[in-house]
Formats: sequence, structure tokens, C-alpha cells
Amino acid sequence: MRCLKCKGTAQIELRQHHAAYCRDHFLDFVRSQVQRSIERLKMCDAADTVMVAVSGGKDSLSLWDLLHGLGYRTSGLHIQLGIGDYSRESREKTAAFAQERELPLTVVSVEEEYGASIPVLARAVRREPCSACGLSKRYIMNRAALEAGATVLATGHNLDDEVATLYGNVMHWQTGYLARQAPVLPATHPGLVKKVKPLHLLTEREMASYALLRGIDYIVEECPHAQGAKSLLYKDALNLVEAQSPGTKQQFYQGFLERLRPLLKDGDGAQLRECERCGQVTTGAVCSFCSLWDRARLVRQPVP
Ligand code: Q46
Ligand code: ZN
Ligand code: ZN
Repeated sequence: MRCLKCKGTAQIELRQHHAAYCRDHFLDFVRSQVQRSIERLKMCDAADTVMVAVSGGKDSLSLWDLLHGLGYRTSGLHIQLGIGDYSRESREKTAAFAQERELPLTVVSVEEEYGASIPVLARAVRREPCSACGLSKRYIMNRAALEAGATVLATGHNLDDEVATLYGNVMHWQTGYLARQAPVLPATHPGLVKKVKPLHLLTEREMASYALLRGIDYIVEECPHAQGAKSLLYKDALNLVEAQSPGTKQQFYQGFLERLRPLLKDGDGAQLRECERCGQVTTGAVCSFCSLWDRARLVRQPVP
């Protein structure tokens, strides 16, 4: 197999693109895909300060590496969830990555900041850990980015993540979620930071190869709560289809972005306001994050 660009020995074949590349031209391919997405969808520019949400996994660390390498002003945000060894290792990998490249990193510990780890919080409010975790991460990401003065928050969602989410949303006709599933969510209120997903057209395999070829030391283990998650089942199902028909995932996702999403109305028209407790943007009097923690505190510290 020969590299499409230099005809040297190819290291990776990309069947969905009918291409194969050597190491250097594969890295160029990834960089140009990211740069093209950023420019085409106006994700960020040289004037922005981009906060990258980093879990310590291959996607988020590679995203930080890419954005920094492309010349954007970046900092990292790592949320310590308090999920045993997984969280300890993810913090170590993230801190080592930032230190080696002398990049600024903000760490927010859910336990230190709000009083309980994600597993303890989930038990207290009797919710699935991923539900309490997802809500908390979304809140903390927006808040930390605002506090750091960042103009853009970037997350490492790749094509496989986006396609699995889309598949789940379609399976359950979650039209509200479908309307908000986008590679760019503009800041529609001064209390909201613009959210972008520059890796949305790159596959999980491409990102794993990028991380490997760039020598990025990332946490390989998944969070223990991801086991049995529906998203993994959807990924397996979509991979089966992709193996028989390369390019299906990309077609499904891009077809959604180009044909269906423009027809969906984003939001239910509810007025945005500031939460009475924390001042963050919400639609009700108290935001869902504060409500969740209120419930947790009531359970953990019963009123005498
Ligand atoms: S970290 Fe949190 Fe994920 Fe772990 S508890 Fe679930 S949502 S699986 S991306
Ligand atoms: Zn080459
Ligand atoms: Zn609040």
C-alpha cells in the first residue's frame, strides 16, 4: 500500500476516503481536516482564547495538541470526577501533557468544589452516574470557561461519538436533542460560552492513530461507568454497517447536518435568565445543576 501523497510506504488506510498515507502525510491529513472544519464553520480564530476540555483520553489530548500546533491560543480544563483509579490516572496524564508543553491547565475537582465525587452524588440523588456526570460536566465546562475569560470551549467529540449520539437520538426521536446536536453552538447569551467540536469529522480510529503517531500518552481505559452504555452498543452496530459499506457513518452524519438539522427549531423558546443560586444561565429560577446538588445535600445532611 502506497501513500497517496508521496508514494512511500503507507502506514494507515482510510477506506472511507479511498486513501492511504504515510506517517507525515496522515498527520497532515488530520491537521488539514481540523483546520478546514474550524474555518468552514467559523469555530474560532486567532483572536479567540480556546479552552479545551481534556479528560486525558486520546481525543481530547489530541485536540489540544492539534489546536496548539495550528497556532490557536489554548488552555486546558480538566474536571476531576472522583471516579477511583480512572480519575487519578486521567488527571496524571492530562497534567503531564500540559507540563511537557508548558500549556496552562485548570483543574476543577467536583469533590473539593461542590462536596462530593460523581459516584457519591449519583447515589445520593438516585440517578445513573452518567446522568449526574453529564449534567455536572456541562455546567462546570461553561462556568470554568467564563471564569477563565475563554471565548470558545472545545471538546474532543469525534465522528463515531457524534454518529452514535445521532443514532440514539433518532432511535428515540429526541427532537430537542437533535436540534442541539451541532459541531458549533453559538453563545446565545453573555453567560454562555461558544462550544465547538473540531474533531467531528474524524473517526475514532483516525484519532487513535494520530495520538499514537504523535506519541501522546493518554489514558486507554474507559471510565468504568461507560461499560454497558447504550452509546457503545450503537458504536458496535454502526461499525458493523461501516465494515460492509465504508463511508456510511459520515454520510449519515453529514446528511443530518445538511438536510435535517436546519429544519429543526433549536430550544423551546424559553427565556434565558440567571440562576438565583449561582448566577449561571438557565431557563428556570434555579438551574438544574444547583437543583441536583440541593437534592444531594438534603440526602447527605438530613435536616434535624
Ligand atoms: S465520565 Fe461521566 Fe463518562 Fe464516566 S460517569 Fe459516565 S459520563 S462514562 S464520558
Ligand atoms: Zn506520504
Ligand atoms: Zn445554579
